[in-house]
Formats: sequence, structure tokens, C-alpha cells
Amino acid sequence: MAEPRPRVWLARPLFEDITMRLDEHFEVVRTSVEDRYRPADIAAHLRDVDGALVTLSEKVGAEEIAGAARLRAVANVAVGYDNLDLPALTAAGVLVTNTPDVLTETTADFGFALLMSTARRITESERWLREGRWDRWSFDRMLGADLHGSTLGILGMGRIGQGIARRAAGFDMRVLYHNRRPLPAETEGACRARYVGFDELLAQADHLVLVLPYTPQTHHVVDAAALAKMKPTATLVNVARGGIVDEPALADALAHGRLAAAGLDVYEGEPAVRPELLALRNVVLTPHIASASPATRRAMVALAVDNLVAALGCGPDAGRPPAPVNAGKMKR
Ligand code: 8YV
Repeated sequence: MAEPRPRVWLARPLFEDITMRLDEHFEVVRTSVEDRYRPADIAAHLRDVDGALVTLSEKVGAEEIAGAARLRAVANVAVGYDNLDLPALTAAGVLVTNTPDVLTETTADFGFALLMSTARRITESERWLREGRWDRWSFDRMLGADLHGSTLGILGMGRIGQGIARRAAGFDMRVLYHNRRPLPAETEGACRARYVGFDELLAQADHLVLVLPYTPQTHHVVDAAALAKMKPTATLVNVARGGIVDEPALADALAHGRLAAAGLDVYEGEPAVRPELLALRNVVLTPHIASASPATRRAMVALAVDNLVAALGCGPDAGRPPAPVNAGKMKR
């Protein structure tokens, strides 16, 4: 008798023409839920599958995999994987994969767009205009911060940070960065960026962009003390994860003129956004869309499918998924 095909759970309906490739190898359990799953729902879906393809809305940790004896692979459709408890999954022998590279340029484009909108008060002035408040032209209305000739600080100089640095060169910005470790001189040269300590980055930046991974070590690294080291005229942009910033401290700094403006694409409790942030005029708020172009979202799903197929020992790259995250050994 033929071996039963591995079973995989597809947590969201994602580009059916791409995810149908999973059907060539697996029995695919599709769910159509568009809301958040509760931990017990995720646990129930993982109980009888060999693999799962999930997005960052699905949190998978020790509780969710407790009864998942067959689970061997979880493919995340995102480069960030803070939704997955890596130590718990690795200890259980579950291979985790993500979707790096394919979203770098789109996310860097968006980071730059959010920086420009925030510094030059684009959404704030549009709201004001739509409210019918524009009665006469005025010389000092909606003055914003220049990008050209200013100092851009980049916290987290991975692929996306480097993409933002390359864009900054076109605006004649001076680029400083802070990272776990300095980049090789050649990469620094290509990005025209200089490594500085965290405090110096905060003090020097006219605009600070956050592009670092969210881990227990980076939780609230931008807190009240860090914000106090920034220029009161500075702009802060976050396209990484909400938990990197202490949001009440940020809202307080923005409300009291200790920071000029912020552009946020990510939030600690997303999709909920704190009322203190919603109430401020000097913050641009977008709903976690930095990688949201059709080509990039499709490439992310395609890579996640390739990852899952290979992680479960199928397809041309069997056993060698293109983007593995943990060193965990597969159970079979
Ligand atoms: C989106 C991201 O969250 O890849 C990431 O880590 O934050 C973004 O690309 C992703 O597209 C949603 O799954």
C-alpha cells in the first residue's frame, strides 16, 4: 500500500495559484478564517499535521505544539519570526523557515516612504486639507524636516537596513548605523554608512529608522531613556516590530515636544493601536504593510511553499529548505 501523504495546515488562504503546489506533495488542510486564531484553535490544527504554513498573526509556541507529535516543519510567511517560539520549536525538533531577501527592496521602499511622509507631514497636511481648513496659503504652514543633508540613523543594519541606506545616498543623507556588530568595510562602503554606538546613534540622528529583529534582547530598546537622548526635532520610523518601542513613552515624547514626529507601521498589540498614538497629529500610522506589493507578497508565499515542501522531504530540494531559521533536527 502507498505511504499516506504528509498532511499540512495552510493557516490562511494565500494566493491559491501558488499554494496549490502544496497539493502535489501533501494532503492540505485549508482553513478560511480571516480573524485571529485562539491558541486552542492553533493547537487543534497542528495536532494531526506534519507541517504548517503560517503568517505572523499565528503565534506558535510550547502550548500550541504540546499535542502536535507529528509536526516537523513550520513555514512562516514573513522574514520576522517573533510569532514563533524558536526555542520551544527547536526543542521539539520542528524545523522553522522564513522568507528573507524577497521582501528586502519593497520593505526598504516603504521605510523610506514612511520616513518622507512623517518628516514632511504628508498625511497630517492631507487630513487638514480634507477637513476643509485650507482657506489661504501661508508661508509657515506645515513646515517639516528636510531629508537632504540630514543625518539618518539606522538601528539594525541587516538586508532591509542596508536597502534604506542605499536609498538615503540619493538624498545626500549622512548615514550612521548601529548593529550587533559592525558590517564588513566593503558593505559599509557600498551603503556609505558608518558604525556608531547606540547612544551616539540616538544623539546624532535627525531621522531614526528601526529595522532590527524583535527578540527578548530588543524588547523596548527604544524606551523613555533612549528617546530622551534623541533630538527634539528628530523623526522616528518603525518598520520592524512594535515591541521594540515603549509606545506610551513614545506617545508622551511626541505629545510634549521631545520628539518631532513618528511613522509607525507596526504596533506592540497589533492590530490594536494605542489611543494615545491615535490621538496625536504628529504620527503617521499604517497597518503593517511594508512588504505589501503584489509581486513581493507572492514571492513570499512562493518561498514559504518551497520551504515547506523541502522541509518535509519533498521536491527537488528535499531536506534542504531555501530559508531555514533554526538548527533543529527534523524528526524524520
Ligand atoms: C509582513 C513582515 O509582516 O516579513 C515580515 O517580517 O513584517 C512583513 O513582511 C508580512 O508580510 C506578513 O506576514
